[in-house]
Amino acid sequence: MNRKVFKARNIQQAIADIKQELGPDAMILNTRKIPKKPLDPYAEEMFEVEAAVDLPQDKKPVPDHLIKSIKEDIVDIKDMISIAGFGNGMQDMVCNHFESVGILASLLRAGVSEVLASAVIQKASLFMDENAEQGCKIKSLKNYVMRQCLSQVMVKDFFNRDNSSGVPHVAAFVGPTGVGKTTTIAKLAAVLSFQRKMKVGLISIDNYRVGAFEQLKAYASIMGLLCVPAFSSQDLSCALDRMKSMDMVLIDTAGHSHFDKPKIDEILQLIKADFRISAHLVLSVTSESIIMKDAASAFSVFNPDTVVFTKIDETKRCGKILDQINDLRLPVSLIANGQRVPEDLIIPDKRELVKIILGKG
Ligand SMILES: Nc1nc2c(ncn2[C@@H]2O[C@H](COP(=O)(O)OP(=O)(O)OP(=O)(O)O)[C@@H](O)[C@H]2O)c(=O)[nH]1
Ligand SMILES: [Mg+2]
Repeated sequence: MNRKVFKARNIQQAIADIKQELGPDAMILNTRKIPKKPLDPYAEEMFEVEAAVDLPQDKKPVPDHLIKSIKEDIVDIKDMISIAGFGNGMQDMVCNHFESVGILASLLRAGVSEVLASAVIQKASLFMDENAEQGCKIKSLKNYVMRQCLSQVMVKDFFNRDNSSGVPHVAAFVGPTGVGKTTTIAKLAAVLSFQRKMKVGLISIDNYRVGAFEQLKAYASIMGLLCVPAFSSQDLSCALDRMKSMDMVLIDTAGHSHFDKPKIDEILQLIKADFRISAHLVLSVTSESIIMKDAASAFSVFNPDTVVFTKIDETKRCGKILDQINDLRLPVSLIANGQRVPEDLIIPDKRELVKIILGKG
C-alpha cells in the first residue's frame, strides 16, 4: 500500500492533490487541522490529510474457477430472462429439469422457433422421465434433445444412385430467385462426375433471365460436360434424348417470386411433361422463416423429392432449417455453404445436419 501525507490550505485542495497523485482509488486514512503558529504573523491554518492507495501488486487475482462460475451464473440468468414469458408447460418443465433452461435458450439462439424448440425439449424430457421410470440408465437432457432432433430430420443422398435401370435420373432444381440453384447444380455436377465418376448432363430451361444459360454453360465447359438449353417441351424431350446415355441429368430452372404463380406454372408444365423428372426445392437460409415457408408452399406444386438449403455460411441461425423440415416433411439432399464451386457443397448425414442446425457444424 502506498501511503502519503498531503498538506493544503483546505480539505478540498488536499483531496484534489490526492486524486491527482494517487488516483481516484485513493482512500483517506486521517485528517488533521494544523493550528497557526502563534508567533508568525503571516502563518495560515493548514490541513494535513493522510491517504493511501493499493499498489497493483497488492491486488489479488480472482481465481479462474470463480470467474468461470460467475460467467456461468450470468448465462443462466440471461437464459432464464429469455424464457420468462413462456407458457406454463415450459415453466413446469423448467422446474423438473433445470437443464432445459440453457438448452431452450441455445436452441432459440440457433434460430429454432420458440414453438418447435419447446416441443422438442418437452418430448425429450418425456422420454427421459419414461426411461427413469423404467429404471434405464439416464443420460443428460441434452442427449435426449439431440436424439429428438435426430428423429425429426430426414436426409437423402438422392444423387448417389446407380444407373442399373439404363435410363438417366433426371433432377430439376426449383425455387425462388437467387437462392443458388445454378451454383448448386454446378457444384453437384462436379461432385457427381469427378468424385462419383458418373456421366452427368446439364439442361437449362431458364429462358427468363438474360445470361442464365451462359452461366450454366460456363461451368459445364470448365468441367467438360454437355449442357444444352431447352425452352419448350419439345426442346426438353430432344435434350433428354441426347442425354439418354448419361447417369444423371440436372435441370436448371428460372427463379421466380413465390407470388408469381403463372411463371411457376410455366416451369411446372415443362417439367411435368416428363414423368421421369424429379423436383428438388432450393431454399436459402438467409430468408426469413415465414418467407421460406411461403416459398416452400408455392413450390410444393412440383411435389419435390428433396429440399436443398443454401447460404448457410451467411447466417448463424440455421435452426430455422429444423422448422422447415418439420413443416415440409421432406428429406434434405444437399446443403450449400459458400460460393466456391465445387468445394462449398455438403451431402449431409443426419448427424451432420443436426450439428448444422444447432450451430455446431
Ligand atoms: N454465400 C453464399 N452464396 C451463394 C451460395 N450459393 C450461391 N450463392 C451465390 O448466390 C448468388 C446467386 O446464385 P445463383 O446460383 O445464380 O442463384 P439462382 O437461384 O440460380 O438465381 P436465379 O437463376 O436468378 O433464380 C451468386 O452470387 C452465388 O455465388 C452459398 O451457399 N453461399
Ligand atoms: Mg439460376
